[in-house]
Amino acid sequence: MRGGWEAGRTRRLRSSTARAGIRMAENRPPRPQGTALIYDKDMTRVRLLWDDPECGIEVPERLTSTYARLSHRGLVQRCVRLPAREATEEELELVHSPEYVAVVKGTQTMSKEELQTLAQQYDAVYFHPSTFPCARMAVGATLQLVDAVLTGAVGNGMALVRPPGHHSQRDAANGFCVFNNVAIAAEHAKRRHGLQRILIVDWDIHHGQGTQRVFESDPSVLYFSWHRYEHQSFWPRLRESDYDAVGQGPGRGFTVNVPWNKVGMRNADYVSVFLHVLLPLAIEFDPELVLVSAGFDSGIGDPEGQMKATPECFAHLTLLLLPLARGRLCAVLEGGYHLQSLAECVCLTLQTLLGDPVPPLSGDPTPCLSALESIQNVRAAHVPHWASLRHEETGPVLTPSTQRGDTGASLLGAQSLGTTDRVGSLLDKLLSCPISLPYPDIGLAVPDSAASFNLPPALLQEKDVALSKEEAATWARLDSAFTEDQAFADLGKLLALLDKILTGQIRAGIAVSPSVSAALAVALRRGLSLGAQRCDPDIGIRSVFSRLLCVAIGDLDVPEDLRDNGQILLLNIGGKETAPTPTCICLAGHEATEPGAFLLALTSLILPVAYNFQPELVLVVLGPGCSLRSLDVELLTRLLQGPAAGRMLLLLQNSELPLVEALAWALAGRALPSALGPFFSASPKQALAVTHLCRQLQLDWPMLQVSVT
Ligand code: X5A
Ligand code: ZN
Repeated sequence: MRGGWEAGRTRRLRSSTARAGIRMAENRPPRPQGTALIYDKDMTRVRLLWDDPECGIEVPERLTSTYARLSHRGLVQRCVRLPAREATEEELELVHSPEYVAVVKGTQTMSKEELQTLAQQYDAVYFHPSTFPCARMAVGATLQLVDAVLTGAVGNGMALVRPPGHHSQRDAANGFCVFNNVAIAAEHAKRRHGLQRILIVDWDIHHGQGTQRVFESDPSVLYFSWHRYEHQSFWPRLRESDYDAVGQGPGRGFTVNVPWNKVGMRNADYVSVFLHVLLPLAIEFDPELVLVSAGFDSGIGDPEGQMKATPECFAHLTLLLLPLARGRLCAVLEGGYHLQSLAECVCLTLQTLLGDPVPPLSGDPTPCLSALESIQNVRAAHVPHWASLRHEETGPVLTPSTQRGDTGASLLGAQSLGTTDRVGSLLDKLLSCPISLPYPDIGLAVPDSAASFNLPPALLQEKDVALSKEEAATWARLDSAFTEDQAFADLGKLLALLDKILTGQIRAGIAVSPSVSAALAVALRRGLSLGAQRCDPDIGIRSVFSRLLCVAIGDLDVPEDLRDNGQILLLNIGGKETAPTPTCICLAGHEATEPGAFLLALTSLILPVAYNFQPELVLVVLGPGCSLRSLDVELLTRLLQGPAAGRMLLLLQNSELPLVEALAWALAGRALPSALGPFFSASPKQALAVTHLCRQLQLDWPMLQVSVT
């Protein structure tokens, strides 16, 4: 190992528990951090008292086995435990009618036969003498979480509750749901905390028609749901779950439905919908709070969903939402009926809320044709309502609704679901190999003057180590134009830092070099050479390191030998024009880094290509002429932590302290310090440039696709 290194403020700590302790005890994060977890075993009291195969899957073990796994992983211990409480009747009546509340209240003293008779009045519901207190506690737990996040006591959090809520309506229980936990929480956030924009993301595999109905005319709540639909043949089989249900009256455009018309959807399908549908709208909406109706029946192995998204997919979905609302995200359990899969998916979600790097996303990064049809349809349905989609040119594939024309999608559509056995053994394999995450440390290779500021704990600072002449020749191919001592010192530090990242000693870092083009060349050459021999038993995912993504912002010269090298994917935003090739992609011109154009490029080009490439390391370079706002760079940093499991090197031209500080915190998993708004849309010229480029590239990078045509 070249160069010396020293522990920064704290010694490197590999134990996640110890690290969390330090993070909370030490240091002064500028904003409240911490992840709340709410769970109370009183919510395990409801259970089905009679025989009913449809309701029989909603069992108390859903909570107990999930909690046991969280505890076993050491995640419970890292969270801020908050007590649950029973919601008041007044709170229930934020959404439900007093008559309906009285009906549920009456179940406490009913006999089994009476409970059963009442249940028959609703679709897929059972009652138990504990239903009323449990359902009140599910609402109360959700409100406790929202209050803790909105008062700043914690940064984000999760509530493990039963019964679930999103099917429940003003006057009706439905689909195992009694009171609508998330809808009540959204109303509460509006009325008691004065919020004006709330995003509800419903990733449960069923349509939360209850939540949709509560907010269908309300523009202050953006409701997004994806759901198994199969052209209206899947429960609850509603016309209003299709993509053309977009809300009513003033709420038009604030209901977003993505129907899954085939089973077997995979990670690439889920991430594509987030990148191409949810994120553009959510960034434009700029919510003050994100509520997740976190059902995990959309995960692999679930008997209801029959989908194939693996547990780590939920880490990525969470990561993609965390830049919104300054990270104020509350995840509230809905469905999830495969006990192992449910528990694992919850672990991955909670880890991400805690700021841990996400594991790599497995599987073929190609969305299936049926998913693309849905993406195309829902985008077309929302073009009139969202400026962020306005450049969209394609219309819907199908006329609205239930038309069963499959437009040939079945041939290439989602893989047919294998036998139950095959899915089961895939799941067993996934669950038997515990996901080990890269070490959490962040490194800095910056001038010493930048070292003493408000930086995250568990941080390493590289000492000065000048680059030797031989190293300069090998890695920088420096000539006489490049002789400044300081530059040699910067490159020496950069190499020392990069080597630690490549050998798995630290996960991510920031390097500053005034000659950023030279630094980039050094990093790429070194990455290629050292990467090829990297072998990291602790990570154990890949022993050969062969894909390096470089996102370069501004004017940067990349030497010829590093262009169109099969192992490097170069994405240059805001630089000089070059003819695009599949591995050297250029969105030229200074205007490409203006806020509106950049956000469009981020969701429609940079992230899809990055997820598609599945890099082992991401290099982000801010060069001359980069006019991104600090917030945009933080957003880019946070989001690019998805594709390479958090392995990232940021290369900056100058060491403006606030930027170094902000980016160090972003690498360490902290939420963005301010809201994203106000929203700027891209100029028509820029929008055209981005869409044109995406269309040119989508054969090589299928994650860019937003239509089947
Ligand atoms: C919360 C939830 C599902 C109801 C399915 C009824 N409900 N067949 O996942
Ligand atoms: Zn569900």
